[in-house]
Amino acid sequence: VACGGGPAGGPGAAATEAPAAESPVTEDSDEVQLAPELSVYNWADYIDEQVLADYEERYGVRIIYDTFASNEDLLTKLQAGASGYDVIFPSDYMVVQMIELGLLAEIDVDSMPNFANINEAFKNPPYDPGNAHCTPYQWGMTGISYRRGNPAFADSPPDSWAYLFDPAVMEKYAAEGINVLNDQRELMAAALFYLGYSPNSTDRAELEAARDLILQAKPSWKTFNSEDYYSTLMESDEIVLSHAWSGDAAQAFWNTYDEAEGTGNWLFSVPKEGAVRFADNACIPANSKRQETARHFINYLMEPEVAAAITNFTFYPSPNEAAKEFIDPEILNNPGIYPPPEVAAKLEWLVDVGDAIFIYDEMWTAIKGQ
Ligand code: N2P
Repeated sequence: VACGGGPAGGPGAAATEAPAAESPVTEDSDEVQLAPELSVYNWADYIDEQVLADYEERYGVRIIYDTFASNEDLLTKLQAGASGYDVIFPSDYMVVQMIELGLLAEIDVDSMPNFANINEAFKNPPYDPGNAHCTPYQWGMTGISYRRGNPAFADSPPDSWAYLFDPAVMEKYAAEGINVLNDQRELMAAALFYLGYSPNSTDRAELEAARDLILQAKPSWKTFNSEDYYSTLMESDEIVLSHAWSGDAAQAFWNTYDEAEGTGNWLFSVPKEGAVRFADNACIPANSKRQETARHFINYLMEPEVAAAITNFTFYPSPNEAAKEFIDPEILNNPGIYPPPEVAAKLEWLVDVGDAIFIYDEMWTAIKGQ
């Protein structure tokens, strides 16, 4: 039914760079013959590099690691059909789009012993029944990060999307810099929440209203960045407020932490109108030539110490129950990372919007083009 913009590269699409393939697994061996290399494509700053180095050392597999800035970037790369990627990390709604386009291989979680470490609440998600294609990797929420100490936020934290969309509100700090995520579903969702609509609206009039809201706010924004905004814009004080993913904001907090003051420079708020909750997943492209090695790597990512190391580095919550005992208590108890019930109640998932994705694409073109 739904389709993410144009024909798929599809399962049959050939990889241009012929990656070293796996040796065939022999029937009488329960040892997987690992490929010499594995190509992993993840969100920016979304893993502890030591985790990659440890895997390389333990198993003699060289990891080729690359990053993307949004689900749509990832989809575009995959649809080009020539990526050669073996492990990718799409979010919930994008898993649905990719399954429908035939872009994902089946993964067989029964063959992954560490899948048992995943919390029941994260198994069998609506976007991938039975975890037929993916295992949950990390999750988080999308809100607003703001510079502590700026007078514009002295009386109250930015507790509304008005801080991103109302020019009269932004007037107080726009000159000091505002960034929004360069991500079409995320930015449209923020505008839709502010207008009181569903973040998954498929109604053309509502989507046009969101586009218009964004276009009238756009002159107040300095940048569209979802890739390195926390390091290049926030931590370096190039801006004072950003549409932000929770773990990225937490990284900016800890990277600017001042022992004497007992706090970092960047705080995080979840707007009262509602905000996005997401889960990112480890999946294998259908055209991967190294699917057994990819399964082996995904199983490794679910080892308790490995999952904990990733969360301890990225500040995104882990769906891995067995990892909890290895996660820093400061992270587990941080409401900006693991939302308390009253915050969780405001969060909504993005879902696949079917053919309305073409309206989103049209709105996004207008937003980025003007
Ligand atoms: C990490 C990006 C978080 C993933 N820099 C958002 N789905």
